[in-house]
Amino acid sequence: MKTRVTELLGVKYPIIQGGMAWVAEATLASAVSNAGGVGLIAGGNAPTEVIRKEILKAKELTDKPFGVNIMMISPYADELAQLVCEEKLAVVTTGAGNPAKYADSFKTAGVKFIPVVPSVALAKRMERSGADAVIVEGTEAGGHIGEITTMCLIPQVSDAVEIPVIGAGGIADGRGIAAAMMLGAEGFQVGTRFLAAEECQIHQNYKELVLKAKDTDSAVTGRLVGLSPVRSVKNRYTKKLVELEKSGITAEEFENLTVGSLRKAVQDGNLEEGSFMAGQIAGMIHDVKPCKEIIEEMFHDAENLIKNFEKIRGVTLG
Ligand code: TUI
Repeated sequence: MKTRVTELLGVKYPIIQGGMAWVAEATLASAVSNAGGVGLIAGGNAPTEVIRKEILKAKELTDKPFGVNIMMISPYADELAQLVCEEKLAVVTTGAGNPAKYADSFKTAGVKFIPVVPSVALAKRMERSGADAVIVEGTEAGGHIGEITTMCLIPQVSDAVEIPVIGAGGIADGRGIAAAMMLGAEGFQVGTRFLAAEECQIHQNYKELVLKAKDTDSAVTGRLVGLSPVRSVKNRYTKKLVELEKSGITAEEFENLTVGSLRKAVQDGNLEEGSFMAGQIAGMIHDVKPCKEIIEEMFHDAENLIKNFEKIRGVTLG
């Protein structure tokens, strides 16, 4: 499949791995890149030196393009932006804020700049700032989320900008790719599916939660206290947070309870105090496979579905 995104990034498949904080490190990122997609190392809240090491490790593991995701609310965001330019990475994605101030340095360093946006307004602003493409992430996604669904966001952003649109949120198989293409996407960001990749280094408890999850097993926390909403797999911890939110806890008290909870999920598999971030599509994921198989199957199925739509769906067109 060739689109403006494969051309822009010089890759075989128009797929970018989500920049999942604590999860997306060099092993996962290089596996995605070696499979023909674009792997990402997540900056999260990690100090710059930690990410520099991951970049060097990924450079050992792949000679294909990969990138870094910068979370704008990280205290190290400015330093990371500089690091990405120094290391002349192929691509940078950003999340959880407006990265316009970095656009010129990315351009000068030749780093493709692809911000994640949750709305048409921000997509237009990013295009004016010089973004090479935008990732439009629907509220189905895991982690820190916007309000609009992928189904509604992709076509509205596609109508509003000229740069390529990369769809995200709820895409985990060939059907999701085909559907997002119909809505206007020329590329796809996939996060949750890669939680169940063989090369993904998260705790086994995390993988099992994703594999066991049903459609209704995700919870959104933080919204009631006025913080940015976060989607995770329901567990005792999210139940406790939801109860506290309803009881009128302050945003500050709530935030104190969530510090470190993602690390506890990813590294310790702590089912009591861990925040196991994942998207709504976790309910559809039932097996652990290598990144290469995940990606090849997705694009094989998407192309087959599009080419043989009438036969596969039993529809007669025209
Ligand atoms: O960033 C994400 N997903 C994330 S970040 C993360 S770590 C975290 N942990 C706890 C609390 C908060 C974060 C886990 N998952 N996705 C991309 C994304 N970006 N979704 C929504 C946005 C976004 C929101 C507002 C992007 C820009 C934005 O700009 C507002 C403005 O105008 O400044």
